Amino acid sequence: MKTQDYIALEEQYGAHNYHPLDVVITRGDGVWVYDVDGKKYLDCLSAYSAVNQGHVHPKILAALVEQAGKVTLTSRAFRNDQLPLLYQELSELTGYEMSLPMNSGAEAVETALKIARKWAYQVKKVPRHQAEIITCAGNFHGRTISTISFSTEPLYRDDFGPFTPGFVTVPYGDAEAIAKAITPNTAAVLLEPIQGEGGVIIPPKGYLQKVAELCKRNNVLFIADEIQTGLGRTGKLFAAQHEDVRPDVTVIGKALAGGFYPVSAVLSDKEILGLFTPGEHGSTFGGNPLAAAVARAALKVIVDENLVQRSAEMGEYFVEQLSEIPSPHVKEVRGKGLLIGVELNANAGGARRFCEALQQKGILAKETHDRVIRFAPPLVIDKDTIDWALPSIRAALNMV
Ligand code: IF1
Repeated sequence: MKTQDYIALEEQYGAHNYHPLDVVITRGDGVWVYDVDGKKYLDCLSAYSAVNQGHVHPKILAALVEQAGKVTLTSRAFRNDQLPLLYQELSELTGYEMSLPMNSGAEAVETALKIARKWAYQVKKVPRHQAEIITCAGNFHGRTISTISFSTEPLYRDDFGPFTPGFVTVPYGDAEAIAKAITPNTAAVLLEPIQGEGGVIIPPKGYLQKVAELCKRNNVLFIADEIQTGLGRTGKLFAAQHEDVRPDVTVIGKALAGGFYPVSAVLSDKEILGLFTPGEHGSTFGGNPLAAAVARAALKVIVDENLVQRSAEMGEYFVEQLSEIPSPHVKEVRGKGLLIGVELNANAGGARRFCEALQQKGILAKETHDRVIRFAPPLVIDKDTIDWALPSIRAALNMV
């Protein structure tokens, strides 16, 4: 079968909840992916930062295969020999005392929202069911009814009401707006340290510090969604560390399992995660031995291959080189580590056509919010590969 044959099947039998590029990938290896027609592409999306370690990393693959041959799912009605080790290794790596494993990022965000509300009622003594959580315009925290309830993107929410109450939205990057939105019933502030889907929006310097101080002063939990920005993507283990901020709760996912398996987790300390009592929360697959074994291997790769530092160095080089490309279409190049956005002018005709041009040149990138091309290759990318890509990116950014 050829590309068009696969596309025809997908169009006929699949719900059209995406509008993907017409590339049918059959194999991945490091920063490269290959389509069914044998074409090779540089992956500049990394499955939205889930493949930070590179496609089909051999060490994570080996861990997956080994564990899959032993036991894959026990349910949490019983214990297994991988989850305790993941708990310990996550705590040692991140400095948080405890974690709660889930599957998708949205599930982990929902878990964080639940424990923030429980903390408000049990610890802060907010009247039950009156907890408020402050979120930021331009956010992306998932596709569940609650997470889209505080989305400001009509496409993600318009036909899916009624919405979950208890959320207050303020402009992103404006600490004063958060200060004004805090009430005695505020349980938490939830935000992304850098807004990925919002268009790689980097907040003003000091913003995260101010939010952390506001939360501390007002007895409000600071919840950082690091599902996309975490685990090395921005040149630090967590993006909040660019401002030396340690949120009360950090949510991770995506690269936590290197793209092999859906694994997410909520990281926090005992005073917060210790509030969960048996049976209150969970999921069938959350914390299963296969997920835990894969996540352990994925974290080990990040540490052993020094991917955080690599992201910082390669990202700085990539941004520097992209910034030097003359183009009538580019408004701004911005990024932290290997989370990079090239914002186009309003009259550039939208980012999609540039992504299609890049595809023809063997580079896969994804537009976000129509005007930003996101470049987020696996963190294992090297300088030679960036140099290989630059002429094609230059040509695409100069198309008429
Ligand atoms: C799609 C966006 C990115 C996330 C942050 C939570 C989640 C995500 C910061 C939920 C997931 C994915 C979802 C995927 C596309 C992609 C995405 F375009 F949707 F917004 F990356 F920017 N917090 N982001 O980025 O995690 O439940 O998906 O595991 O839904 O199309 P998930």
